[in-house]
Amino acid sequence: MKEELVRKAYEVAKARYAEIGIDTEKVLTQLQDFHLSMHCWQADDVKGFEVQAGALSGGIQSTGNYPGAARNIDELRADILKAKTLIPGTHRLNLHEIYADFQGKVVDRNEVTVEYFQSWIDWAKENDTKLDFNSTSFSHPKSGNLSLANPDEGIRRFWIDHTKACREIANAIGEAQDDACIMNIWVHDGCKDVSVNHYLYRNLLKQSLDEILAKKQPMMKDCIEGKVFGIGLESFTVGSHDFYTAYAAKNNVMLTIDTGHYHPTESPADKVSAVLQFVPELMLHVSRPVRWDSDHVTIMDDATQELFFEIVRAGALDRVHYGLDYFDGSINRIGAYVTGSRAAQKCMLRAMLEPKDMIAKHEIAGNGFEVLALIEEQKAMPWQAVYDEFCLRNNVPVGSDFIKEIEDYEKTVTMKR
Ligand code: RNT
Ligand code: ZN
Repeated sequence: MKEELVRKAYEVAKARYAEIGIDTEKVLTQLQDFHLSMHCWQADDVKGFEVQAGALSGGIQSTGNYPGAARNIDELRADILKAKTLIPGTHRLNLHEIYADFQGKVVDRNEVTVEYFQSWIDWAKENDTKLDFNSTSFSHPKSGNLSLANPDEGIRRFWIDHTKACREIANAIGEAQDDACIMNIWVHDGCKDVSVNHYLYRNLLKQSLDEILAKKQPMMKDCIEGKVFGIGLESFTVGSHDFYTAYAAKNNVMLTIDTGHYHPTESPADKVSAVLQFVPELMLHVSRPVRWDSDHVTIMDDATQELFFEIVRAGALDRVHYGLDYFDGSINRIGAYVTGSRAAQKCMLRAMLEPKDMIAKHEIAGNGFEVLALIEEQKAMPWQAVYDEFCLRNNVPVGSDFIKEIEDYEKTVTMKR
């Protein structure tokens, strides 16, 4: 019954979109090729599996104490696989270094090697999933306020070695999966209060990055992520947006845009067409800031929708990689994965369904009213019917049917933890 309704609605939507020159079949194929990089850290509130793990530190925080967080690698893998059955399409998994398979050993950050990721590589292969990677500067006795920008040569060296080791791992993962592994570098470095050594810190960060990135690693891609501020480091951020944008442009490195990392009225979407003139590719960290960089679950809000519109309008689909980055510990975590991933996908679908060429012609001809009206009309076009059809074709629950499945998993699995 439901299937029949979905099919009928899709046929109507298809005809409506054809009227404005959009081939929904083509769009469905395009959407199949849109891969999110799911962040492993939503499943356990960014704890990871280090034997010696301490509390989450380094400018970020996960709030909420909803029961059922993954406590070990098996639980985390099970949760990710469950989430994947409820998200249409094929998606990547984004690992942080602290999610290695340490097998009970204390392995410090500068000692980590690909052997601790072999079981991830095998798991990924078995589950038809490509991996991405992140170095981890937070939640460590040497994290402090400064890592790669630390004037203490010993501490700075430790984090340089860690980040170099991570690039080796990312490259080995890339080789194993025969597809470049994208490695993000985000460090929390900053100052809580007024400070005077800003030039020094940024110069040290530049020197560290120069050394870290010097070695060519053909099967991985580096990206660098700035932000406005971290918790406890409110007054100064070494890796500001100016710093990383300039660094990425000068060194031809991919830039990461985390949608929670800007001033509240600043538009991350507006960065796309600006920075893509100068950097090769972009990595996204799709998140949702509420009053601050709170990392709420992604939804179809205006900021997210606009971001995906800007990517498609720029013709940059193949120059952008789509990571998610939120960690809400106050709700069912698998529900958070599924809701956020589907929301990002829907934003992308809406962007792909926009009759951009038609609107662009009006804009060039100076037809302001037509541009405004056409953009406005798109908001109520039957894109949801196209998304439902996409779910159907991918054998995942249509509409809110996934809620029940997550509730069942909660009853039988996560609540028993
Ligand atoms: C922190 C950055 C960073 C982290 C992850 C866990 O503000 O957004 O990307 O969220 O690395
Ligand atoms: Zn991020």
